[in-house]
Amino acid sequence: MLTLHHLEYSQSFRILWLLEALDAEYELKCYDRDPESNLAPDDYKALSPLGTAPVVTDGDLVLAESNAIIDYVLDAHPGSGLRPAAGHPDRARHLFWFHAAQGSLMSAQGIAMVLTLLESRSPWPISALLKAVFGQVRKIFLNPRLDALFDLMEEDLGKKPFFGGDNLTGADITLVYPMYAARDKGTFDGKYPNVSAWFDRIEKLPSFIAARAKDNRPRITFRFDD
Ligand SMILES: N[C@@H](CCC(=O)N[C@@H](CS)C(=O)NCC(=O)O)C(=O)O
Repeated sequence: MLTLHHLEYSQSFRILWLLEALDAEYELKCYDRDPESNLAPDDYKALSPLGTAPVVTDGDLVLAESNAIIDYVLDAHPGSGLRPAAGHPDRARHLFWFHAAQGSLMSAQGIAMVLTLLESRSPWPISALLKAVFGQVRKIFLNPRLDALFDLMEEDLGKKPFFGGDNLTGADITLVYPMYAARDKGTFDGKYPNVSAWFDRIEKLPSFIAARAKDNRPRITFRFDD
């Protein structure tokens, strides 16, 4: 049977939601972050060569990397509808958001997070210098990319209810982590009504409610200011 190794406040929430959406049989093993480093604990790091969450094990197979896991799990559930097949009207839209989540959104958010950490953990006057330089990086590179993504989300979610199209797909499931990270930072406050409606929509899904109950944490994402 497939086992999900779920690290609290991590991207493995995606796989928890996926398995609930599929009504799959699986074993759940939960891990807390290391209280000192906030990283995955040693027994989690030992699971896979990357040492990152999520990880699933299935017999002899050990698989890391969110979207690889989503595709692997969906291969075992061919009729699920969570991955529109070639030729389906929502196929391209699903593919776009499934890959943009990791390739564009999370990469930009990751850079932004590292810049903020460097600024906040550097002594003055280095912190002041970094703020000036990184402010330009945000203005010229990061913010335009993030704004373009959020604007496109707003437009697409005005046409169809889910990132994957008419129905929930793996695109919505992989976007859940960076979307909650963005929402926690106030990105959508007072704007992006279609994006806000998407949050309301997914939070009413029985699979999402079940995943949140199993996760049993006050929020989904990790924050360095905890
Ligand atoms: N692209 C990878 C990213 C994995 C990743 O960075 N996971 C974070 C959790 S959100 C992690 O494991 N952090 C703890 C650590 O690095 O020890 C994926 O989607 O699986």
